[in-house]
Amino acid sequence: MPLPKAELHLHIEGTLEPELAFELAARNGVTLPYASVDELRAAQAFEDLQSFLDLYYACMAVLRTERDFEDLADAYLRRAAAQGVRHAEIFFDPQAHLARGVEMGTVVEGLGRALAASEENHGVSTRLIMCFLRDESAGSAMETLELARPYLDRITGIGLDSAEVGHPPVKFREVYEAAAALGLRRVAHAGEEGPASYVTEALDVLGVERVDHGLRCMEDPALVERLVRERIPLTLCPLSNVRLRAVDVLEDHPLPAMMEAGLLCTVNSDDPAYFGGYAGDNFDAVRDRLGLDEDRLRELARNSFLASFLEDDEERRAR
Ligand code: ES4
Ligand code: ZN
Repeated sequence: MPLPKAELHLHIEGTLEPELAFELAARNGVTLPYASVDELRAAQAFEDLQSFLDLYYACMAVLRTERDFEDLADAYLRRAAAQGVRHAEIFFDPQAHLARGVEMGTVVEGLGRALAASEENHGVSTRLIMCFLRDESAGSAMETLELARPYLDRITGIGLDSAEVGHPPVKFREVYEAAAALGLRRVAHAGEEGPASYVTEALDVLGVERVDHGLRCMEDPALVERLVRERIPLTLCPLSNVRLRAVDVLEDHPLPAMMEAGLLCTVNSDDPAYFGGYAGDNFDAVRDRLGLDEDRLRELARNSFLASFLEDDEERRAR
C-alpha cells in the first residue's frame, strides 16, 4: 500500500496524457502538431522550463468543453488515488484557456464536476487554486481575478506560474492584495528557475503562505533560516526538476539537505503526464535514488497534510 499523502503542486493541464490528448483532439476536431502518441512522447525531451511550456500550451488546445475538463480531472484523480493521494490541491491556468476562447465558467464548472464527485468516486478530497501566468501582464491577472468572482465559492486560493525569470513576484503585488481582500489563500512558484530573491519577494510582497518549488532558496542561508523559523512549506517536484534540468540527475537533488536543514518539504508531481510520474512515482524515486529512509518518507507524507489548506479550513469553520 502506498503511503497516504496530499498532493499540493499539480497543474491539472499537466496531467493531460498523450492518449487522452489524441482522444480529445478527435472529439473536438482539433489537430495536434504531432502525428501519434509516440511522436508526442518523443517531444517531451525538454531543455528548460520554456521548452516544456511551449509543448504544454500547444497540447491544451484540445481542451474545449466542460466535459473535457471534467474528464481530464477525473482521470487525474483516479491515477492519484491509486498512488495513495487522499487530498489534492489542484492548480489551473484560466488565462491559457481564455486566450483560446474557452470561458472561465467552462473551465471551473468542468473541473468542479470532477472535483465534487472525487471524495465519493476516488476517496480524494480536493481544493482548486487559480494560477496567473506571470509572463502575462498584471492587468491581465487582475481581469482574470474579476472573471473568477462568480466562482469564488469553488476556488480556495491563487498561485503564480509559467516563465519565471524576468517576471518577479512584485509585478503581481496589487493582484495578490486584491485576492487577499477576497479571502483567497496565496501561493506562488518561486525559486524554480528564478533566484532565491524571488522566494523572499513572494513572502514579503505577495504574502504567500506556501512556496511552490523554492529549490533555489538553498543559495541564501539567511532565507533558509527564515523558512525554517516561519515553518513555510515548500512544494518540491523532484522528477520535474530533473526533466527541466534544474538538477542534472536526481541523485544531485538537494531534498535530503533541505530536510536536514529543517525545511518543511513536500514531494509532488507538478505536470505528471510530461515529467514521468505521479505523486507516488516521485516518492518512489526519492526513496530509490536519494536514499531517503522510511522515517523521512513518512515525514514527507505528514508534511503534505500539515502544509495543506485542509486543517486551516476546519479551524476557520469552527471559529
Ligand atoms: C509549470 Cl513546472 C512549471 N513551472 C512553472 N509554470 C508551470 N506551469 C505548468 N507547469
Ligand atoms: Zn508547477
